Amino acid sequence: MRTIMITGASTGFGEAIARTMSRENGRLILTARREDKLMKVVDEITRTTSCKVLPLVFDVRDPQACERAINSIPEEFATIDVLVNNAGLAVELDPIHKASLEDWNRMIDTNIKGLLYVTRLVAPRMVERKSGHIINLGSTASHEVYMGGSVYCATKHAVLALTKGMRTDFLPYGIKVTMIAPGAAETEFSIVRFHGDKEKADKVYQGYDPLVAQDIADIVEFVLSRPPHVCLNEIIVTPTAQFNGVINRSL
Ligand code: NDP
Ligand code: 8X3
Repeated sequence: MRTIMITGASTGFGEAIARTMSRENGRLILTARREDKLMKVVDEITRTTSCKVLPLVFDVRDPQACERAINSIPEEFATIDVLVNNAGLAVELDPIHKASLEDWNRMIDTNIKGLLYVTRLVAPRMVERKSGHIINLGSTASHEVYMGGSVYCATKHAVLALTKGMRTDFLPYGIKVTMIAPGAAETEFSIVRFHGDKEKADKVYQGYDPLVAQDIADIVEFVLSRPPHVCLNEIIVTPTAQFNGVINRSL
């Protein structure tokens, strides 16, 4: 029975990954900041499966909060077999000469530093056991840069570099590291990016079929179903209508 920890499990990809992986009736550690949303996911999984679920409410940007939360994990959940570093966000679509420093800091602190803080706390026991799997949520933005997206894309380029760095550092310990790089997926992502402006967010997904959270959860399930000698290093997945930063809205 394995233990899977998923950051950012209150909505979107994290929620879908949690629901999908709960089918194996193991143990889940689910984290986010919004306790009400997270508890809805936790309660439903607990009600409908035999999975054991530990919710942890903390902000990945706060290293002390990360430490307190992860150090509070009871022994039953302490052997984390899989860490899914999913918590992340984009804020606005401003060019560099107009963007706000606060927006940049939110993206850098969450997508890069938050991912590092959590990994720094979880990885030592994987190293000790010479076993584990870390899945990082990158993006097509790990490979491309689009107008107004330079800092978000820079954070996702960093996730790619960190994934390769982890793969290298953990090679002696047999720990798998995988990056999943999705293109446009309809979650709360654009609502967060545009500060709750649903109309603006909806426009991002008009005229084509975007990915949905379940598409990413299916990929995580596949990645985690490979035998011990197989490590998927990176999976890039886009809507059929998207390639190289171009979305075809006339299909
Ligand atoms: P959502 O906005 O739906 O989900 C983001 C999750 O991250 C939420 O559960 C949120 O929970 C959590 N989160 C955000 N900031 C923090 C924080 N500071 N501390 C703890 N948790 C946090 O977006 P997605 O599901 O789409 O995004 C998930 C990941 O996938 C992100 O890393 C994103 O960059 C990446 N991605 C998304 C794509 C898309 O098009 N949707 C495409 C490619 C990659 P809460 O607010 O409760 O803390
Ligand atoms: C999220 C998708 O289009 O903003 O990573 O790069 S996009």
